[in-house]
Amino acid sequence: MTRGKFITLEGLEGVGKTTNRAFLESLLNEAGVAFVGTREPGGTPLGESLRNLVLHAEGQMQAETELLLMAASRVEHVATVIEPALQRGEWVLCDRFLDASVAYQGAGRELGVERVAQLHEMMGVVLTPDLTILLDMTVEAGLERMAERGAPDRIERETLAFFERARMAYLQRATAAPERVVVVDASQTLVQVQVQIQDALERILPRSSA
Ligand code: T5A
Repeated sequence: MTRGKFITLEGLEGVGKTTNRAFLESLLNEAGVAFVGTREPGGTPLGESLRNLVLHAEGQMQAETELLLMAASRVEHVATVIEPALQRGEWVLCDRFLDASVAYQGAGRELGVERVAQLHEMMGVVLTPDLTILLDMTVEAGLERMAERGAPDRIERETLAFFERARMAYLQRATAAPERVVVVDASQTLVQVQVQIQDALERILPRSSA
């Protein structure tokens, strides 16, 4: 059985991950690729409970606690959803993964990108995506797109400086792994964004399905 491919979508708030996850799903369906669509934090019943806790807890939360909750959700997700699907030969399309913890907790919360990576290694989360699409645009523009939404969650209420640090960490991850991470300028029209996403996907689609 050929192992499936693992695709992740990353970027700050409002850059269009949810919108483009649906687009990628339609491309995979057209290509006849069996896949699992999922998200983090979340993706399992326990992970969704942890998501609710980490995004909507009242009062203060230590940065380390936030990281551990994100990581706990990821351990469950990898072990019970992502890895089994890849081993069945299915592809996995995930809205956010480890890069998000590096960006938000490692850089945004200033816990250190190395510490975040080490924690995941310690827990056996060593999975690297085959393709990561990083939707990038200014923090202000992303938050503006989010403005029409309801009340912001705990992380969405963070400062511009927090999101700037997270954005820089994402871009550094992309520079360090250009074979994995495709950076797409998310400030373009949706059509322009999706042309680039389609190009990136075609690089890893099996030739007969492309
Ligand atoms: N988190 C997560 C961590 O801190 N650490 C971690 O390890 C992980 C995994 C999760 C939160 O948790 C944090 C990060 C987050 O704060 P989430 O729901 O996954 O939350 O993340 P959000 O970024 O909040 O996701 P959203 O769904 O709210 O934003 P999206 O998905 O990026 O944006 P989307 O697709 O909803 O689009 C926003 C609006 O823009 C429009 C859309 O129609 C929509 O109205 N739009 C465009 N408009 C014009 N041009 C385009 N090109 C457009 N693309 C989209």
